[in-house]
Amino acid sequence: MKISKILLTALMGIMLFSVAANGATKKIVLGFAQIGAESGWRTAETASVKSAAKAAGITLKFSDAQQKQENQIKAIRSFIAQKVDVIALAPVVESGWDTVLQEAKKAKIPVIIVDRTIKVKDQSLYATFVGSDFPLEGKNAAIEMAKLLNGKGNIVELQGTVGSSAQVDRLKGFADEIAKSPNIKMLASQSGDFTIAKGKEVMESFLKKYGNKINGLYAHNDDMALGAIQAIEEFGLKPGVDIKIVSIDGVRGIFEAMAAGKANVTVECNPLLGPQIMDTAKKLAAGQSVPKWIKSNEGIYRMNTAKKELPKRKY
Ligand code: GZL
Repeated sequence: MKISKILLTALMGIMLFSVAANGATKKIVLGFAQIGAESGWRTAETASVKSAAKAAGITLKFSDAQQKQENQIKAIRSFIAQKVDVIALAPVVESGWDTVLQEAKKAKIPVIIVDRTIKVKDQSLYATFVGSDFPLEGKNAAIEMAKLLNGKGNIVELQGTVGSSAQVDRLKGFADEIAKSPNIKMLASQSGDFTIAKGKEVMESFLKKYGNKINGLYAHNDDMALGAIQAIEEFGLKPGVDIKIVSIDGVRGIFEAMAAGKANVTVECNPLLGPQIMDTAKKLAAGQSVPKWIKSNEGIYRMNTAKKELPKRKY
């Protein structure tokens, strides 16, 4: 008994000495290669990361790639040159990351993939994915659309940025589920690049071609749905009534539209990933292992509860 007590005391002394010797522990430096500022969702994600870094005492090096992959690759190379402790990447598209992530691995800098997933040959090129289940979001959107149309009608689809995992997986998740409603026909499907302006432009072209034959719109994000609502009203139809609208994200604007009866459902995709990213960065910087997928929690919100939910929304 006596010997173990002596050992324990000695161990405590060594630990205390090592902390005292190196004084304040070194601040973690995180390099974040963000996609851009294309949507309300993206802006909320950036704000969450910046505020969470501050709260966690992490030094954040931030880059905005204006939705260009080559700018994100440049940013990652700059973070490697600056010898940051951890890199976070919100990949604008799924592929084309193997080479630059090999360089990060060679530099022994762990990488957190954020909000969208990547396709790489070697899964060891990144430590974890912090984000949502896009196929499930698409599936839930289809279930809601089928309910709104009572299993029958013509729909159009506004896709997200072509080649992004959000676009690929939300498209497939929706298509696989809506196939269970054979009387729901897809008239047209085109990318609106996740923006309000492009969503409006593409919806105008759908309305020009199909007019009041359209009974429902599925948009891969709320911002494109908000653009489409403008186009539907200018065309002379009632959004949310003549054309049922289901989209994804859960941003404030869509809650305001649902409260005004102009949209029907939003499937939440939580952008407030900052705290999870900082917690993961600290673990990786300390050499700890983390799960390969740190999943976001999200819900489904409908027109009938939008007014009540609106004051509670954080983005
Ligand atoms: C989803 C995110 C998507 C949002 C869009 O995680 O990547 O990109 O759904 C955003 O609003 O532009």
